Amino acid sequence: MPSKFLLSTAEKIRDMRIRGASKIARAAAEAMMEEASLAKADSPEEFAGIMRYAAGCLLQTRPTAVSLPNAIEYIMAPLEKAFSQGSGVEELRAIVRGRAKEFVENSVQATKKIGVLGAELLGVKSVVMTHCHSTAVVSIFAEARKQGKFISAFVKETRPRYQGHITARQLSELGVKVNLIVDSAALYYMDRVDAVLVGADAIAMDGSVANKIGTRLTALAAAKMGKPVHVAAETYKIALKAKTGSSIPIEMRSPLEVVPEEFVRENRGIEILNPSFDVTEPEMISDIVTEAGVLSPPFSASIMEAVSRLGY
Ligand code: RI2
Repeated sequence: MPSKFLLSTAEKIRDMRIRGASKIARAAAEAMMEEASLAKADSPEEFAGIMRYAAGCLLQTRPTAVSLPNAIEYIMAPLEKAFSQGSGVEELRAIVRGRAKEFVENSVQATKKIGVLGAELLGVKSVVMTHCHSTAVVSIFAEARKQGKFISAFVKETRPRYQGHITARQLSELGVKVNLIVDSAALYYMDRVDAVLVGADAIAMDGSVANKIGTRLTALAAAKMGKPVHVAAETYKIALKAKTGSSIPIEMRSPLEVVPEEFVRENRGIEILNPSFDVTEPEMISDIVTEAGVLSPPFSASIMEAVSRLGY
């Protein structure tokens, strides 16, 4: 039986009390670390079984953010290798704890590095449009402000869960001039921005980017107005098994995120669709800012070069 902490973490990821592709991955790694510490196992088989079950509980929470399975894989692959080589319980426990801690530390450093590399893309005075809430994107704003750049932002509220409100508050606290807008106003204000800056939940090997629903429409508006679209994403958001964006699963969430329960009750004949992500084609993306460098088109080549260099 998994620990209460693991089950609670899985529930918080599923209901989005823990959200954001990086935070989800870090929380999963921390839950695996805690599970390894708590596991009472009389044999390596028993310990490996406990960790496999914990991994399974976490993996089934949210299907789109590939940061989650990548974090689990970062921990479980070395565990399985050591198990197959006959390692004992305490050695396996140390491997899980060590790899989980390493993943979280690497993730924090990667987000900081993205801030430094991404800030270079912003001019001394820049107007940026954002969508949803991305810690990698906020990291870029924070570094640009640290460098004394004058940044203002058109922050899309991002229905149905309004993550844009988090972005608006955080950017305002950084001294960014924030204009909060409804999602439908993206094209209306696009001629006033210098660039669009978004995060990512998964990036296919061809450079297709899965991100919060509405990202693709924002990129389309940017394309119409000739504005660049920058994506800020740690390399653990690269979906190594996804050749193109069509193989990235899109999470469909509850209609109750879109309308109140009485609306559903009073309108049984209406189907309420709530896809939580969409996929933006590589052609609409200017570059992908990662901790391993800024990737430029053709992304199939630059992503392959980066993952090879990183030894993924
Ligand atoms: P960071 C979020 O998804 C948004 O789509 C955001 O752009 C992406 O994760 C990456 O966020 P959700 O968890 O990892 O709000 O950059 O559904 O924080």
